[in-house]
Amino acid sequence: TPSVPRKERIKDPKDIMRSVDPAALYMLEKAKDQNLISSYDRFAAQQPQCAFGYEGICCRICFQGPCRIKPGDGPGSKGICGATAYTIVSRNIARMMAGGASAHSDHGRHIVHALLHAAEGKLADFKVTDVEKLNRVAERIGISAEGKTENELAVEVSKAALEDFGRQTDEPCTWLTTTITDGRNKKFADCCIAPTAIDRSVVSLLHQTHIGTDADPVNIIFGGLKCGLADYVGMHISTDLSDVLFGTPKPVVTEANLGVLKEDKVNVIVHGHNPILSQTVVNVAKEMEAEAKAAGATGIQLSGICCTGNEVLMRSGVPIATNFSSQELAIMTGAVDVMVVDVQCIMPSVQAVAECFHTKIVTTMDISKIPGAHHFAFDEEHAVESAKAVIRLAIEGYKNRQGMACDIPQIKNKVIAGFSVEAIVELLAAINPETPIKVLTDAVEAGELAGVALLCGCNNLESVHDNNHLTIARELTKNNVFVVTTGCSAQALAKAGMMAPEAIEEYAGEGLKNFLKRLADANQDKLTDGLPLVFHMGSCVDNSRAHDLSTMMAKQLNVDTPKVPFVASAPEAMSEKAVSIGAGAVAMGYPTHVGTMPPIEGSPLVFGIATQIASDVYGGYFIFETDPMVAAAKLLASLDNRTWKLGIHK
Ligand code: XCC
Repeated sequence: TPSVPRKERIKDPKDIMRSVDPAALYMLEKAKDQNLISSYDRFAAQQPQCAFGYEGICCRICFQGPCRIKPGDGPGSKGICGATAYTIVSRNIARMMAGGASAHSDHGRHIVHALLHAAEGKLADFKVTDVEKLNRVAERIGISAEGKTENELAVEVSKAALEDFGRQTDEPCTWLTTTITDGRNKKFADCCIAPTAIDRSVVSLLHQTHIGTDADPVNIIFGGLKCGLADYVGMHISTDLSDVLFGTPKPVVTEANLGVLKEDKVNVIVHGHNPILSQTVVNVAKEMEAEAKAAGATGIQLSGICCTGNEVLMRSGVPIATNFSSQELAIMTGAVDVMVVDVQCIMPSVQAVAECFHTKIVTTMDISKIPGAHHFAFDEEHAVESAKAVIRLAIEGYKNRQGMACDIPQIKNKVIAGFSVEAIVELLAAINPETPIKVLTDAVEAGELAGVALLCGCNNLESVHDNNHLTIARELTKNNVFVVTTGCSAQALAKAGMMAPEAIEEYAGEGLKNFLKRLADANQDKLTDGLPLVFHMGSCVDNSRAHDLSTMMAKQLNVDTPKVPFVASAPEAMSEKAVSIGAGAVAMGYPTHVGTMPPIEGSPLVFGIATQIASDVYGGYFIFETDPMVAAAKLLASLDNRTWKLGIHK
């Protein structure tokens, strides 16, 4: 159980320290002076939050309710239909998994359609960029490239991906079976949780959790795990085919935090998740520098928030402005000319803040509009034209901004990012070209590294903004854990300077220091700026890259993934996507820490399924721990346990 009891987690809003990011704190002071309201104020205004909802025992599945149940006996201890706490909690959390899987996979479907239509010659602005990746994906899923043009191959691969969305027969998804160990394939088949199709898993789970269908919490959670694996399939398809369309990331050098905004440039922030539009904006911006200069600016400054930011950071070195919780604060600098958003994690409040400045919010997707914002329907057939229109709007914004004050905190840090699995393998191959992954597993077997950890997921103001990410990363690296990271976690670490080479000296334990030094020395010719302390693997869908890394380690160690010294942590999880990612991670066999409480404490049984029974069945389990120091200790203990079981004595 979490070391901090529920009651002690509730603080007086006045005592809440709001962020450890100095740029965010600077902007929060300014917001206070100017009476600007942000999510930080709204979080405080919501305290104390409803305990029924917080613990997952508020049922809103039918509208006889809401049923808020009280533990104990008597009629009030169950919902009107008779649903007990374990049924209500498991249904609620499973529905979050369905929501998360829907978001990731719908994003994936968009990418598949773009690749398919580009390969069919219907989209002039997109093409197969990474032919090698296309060939590797095709080979992995059993499609021969022989005698086919790259477009013909891309059409076949795209159609195979679409099958994983809509298959009506009972074979498991191709993107699942071909990317995991034999042991996991057998386990998922034995437990009947291998998804046959993404859409079907989501629909089945919504059906399963309808009033009066499933009341069995174990069965409901297993349905949720199937959706968690469907989410994995959607993420993996997104990553693979985004790489095919836009290129597989390689190391890039850039910067992070609000100091990347420039008063004398046209500032365009890309925000959301889908790289189709944002990558086009990035490509087009280069051609439009002259137009910006003609308007009096010194150029165009692109930067990113959330995962669309991570996508263009990984492939094009676009700097990070900030992460989820502080998105409104970027606008409060007064320097943002346009914030162009696509889907997911965009607070509707950005429009209200933008209205206090000259900033224009541009929505681009038909399922994601904000009243008052500009909507440019982004259409792949006219992608370049749409991207140019967005940048022209920003240039207009720059002109309107003249004479208005900007207040940009001059805080930013150097970032070395771009670590796809391919990029990591290439680094390792400089030491062992035959079996690159052995360099990593050897370091674990020798006790030089304590293991590998994935830090991922969101911000959640239930914790101090970015604090859990930074504390856990510092503790893990001090104890020689090789840290890979994605999502807003990666952005927190980047903003704080943990992706700069100097951070190695400051934070890494001796073993990690030696390991990274060997890696840097062997790659001196390629790395002009050295290596970071923690390795940025990309956006939330790119958690699939981390899964691939653990699967490669499992194969090299000749064990199944639950035996690999690999842990995952979402220190400040918030979204439904985080719940589905977590479910998939547990099914894959990882000890999976969550640093902000999901709504499951209302049922000790469901809590036990997540933290203990999951481990008996899948080898992976949840660690719910809100204190980041204790969480780091628990993650280290999990790694220790795994290395000990592998017979590694340190
Ligand atoms: Fe960040 Fe991906 Fe979370 Fe959204 S969900 S807050 S990690 S941007 Ni992925």
